[in-house]
Amino acid sequence: MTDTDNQSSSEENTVCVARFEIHYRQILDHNAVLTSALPTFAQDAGSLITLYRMMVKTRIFDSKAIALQRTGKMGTYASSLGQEAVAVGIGQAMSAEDVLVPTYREYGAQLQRGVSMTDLLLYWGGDERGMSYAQQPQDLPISVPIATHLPHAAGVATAFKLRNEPRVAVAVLGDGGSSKGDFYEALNLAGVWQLPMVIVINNNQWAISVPRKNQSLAQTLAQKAIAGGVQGEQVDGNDVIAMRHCMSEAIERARNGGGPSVIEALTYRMSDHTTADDASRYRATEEVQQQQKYDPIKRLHDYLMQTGNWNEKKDQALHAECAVDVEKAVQAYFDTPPAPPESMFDYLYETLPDAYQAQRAELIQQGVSNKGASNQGTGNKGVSNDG
Ligand SMILES: Cc1ncc(C[n+]2csc(CCOP(=O)(O)OP(=O)(O)O)c2C)c(N)n1
Ligand SMILES: [Mg+2]
Repeated sequence: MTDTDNQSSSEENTVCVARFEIHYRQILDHNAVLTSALPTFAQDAGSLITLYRMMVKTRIFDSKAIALQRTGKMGTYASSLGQEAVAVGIGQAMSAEDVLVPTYREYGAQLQRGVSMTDLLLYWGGDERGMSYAQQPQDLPISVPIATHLPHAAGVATAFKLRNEPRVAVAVLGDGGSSKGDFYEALNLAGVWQLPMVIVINNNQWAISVPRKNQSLAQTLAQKAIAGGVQGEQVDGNDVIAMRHCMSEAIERARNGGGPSVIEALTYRMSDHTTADDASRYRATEEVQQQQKYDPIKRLHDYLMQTGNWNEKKDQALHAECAVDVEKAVQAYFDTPPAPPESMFDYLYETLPDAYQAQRAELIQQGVSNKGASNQGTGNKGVSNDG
């Protein structure tokens, strides 16, 4: 290359070939003031009350699950405290025939879809039967491996497309998960094959101890959609009305052949990462206290009160009703006999490979099956087992 070449390239004019914008949506701000017009569904107070009820139920379930873990009656648990609006908005926007491909904080969506609280407790108690969802068998199990479920969701959406079924796969992952290759691979496929798929990035600002600012230099996580030729938008994930609204739009667009979307839901992980974590070691209490002002449940509560659609008596009754439901679920969890140890082989493969068949048989032969199982098969529930 000569000096002249260098000069000509530095003087070269460039032409803008593409320009993109990412929009942020909010309908109800943290002071419970409307910042946009209410979407049609939200003009019916009954729909708002349903959203509120689901968020309260999810939170009461969540605090009970933590108590079970703390008292040695359940294994490690990932809390959804403060993030209820994300999951509840997703759950309300989905149709029964759609498929949820969740990570481990979407209880609010799972409960609305018919997954029982007992199922969830069994799962966190170490019993894989909790993920076979008697009432919602087509939804995928919780994915603890980060983002590995995104290609699965693309597979589900591909099946819908090939079969010409008007169904949508909704995959949820975290801000940390959106740094992973499997997220980008699924996104790329969703775009190029125009799959009926919605990807929700639950941006709770932390990936265990890694804060959002150290996760990605991208200004928004929603803009990652652009790389895949997919629509992307940001939403206030503590505003359940906005969450439900933009999920409905994205899901119906996907269902009607309008292609996939990425929704970045801005929320905050109010709890430790899991019960095995102590977040006070890496984040400031002041930050958590500040975030409490944006609590999604308080926001809708205040709005319903202001508009005369709710009162303290109803609120107390709702809390009492949820507490009873949760206690019943806990009792059913305690009453479920432990799974035999060999069941650990039963949920990974349609047909168990030979090597595992041999191991399974060996386990049964060693006499550590059903009767001698102790409580290990289902975590330490404290259930008595006469074996
Ligand atoms: C493939 C894989 N790598 C690493 C981990 C360990 N791990 C568990 S949670 C987590 C962080 C996830 O953060 P984020 O995606 O933001 O989800 P959040 O927990 O905040 O909901 C990591 C790295 C894992 N579970 N799976
Ligand atoms: Mg996160």
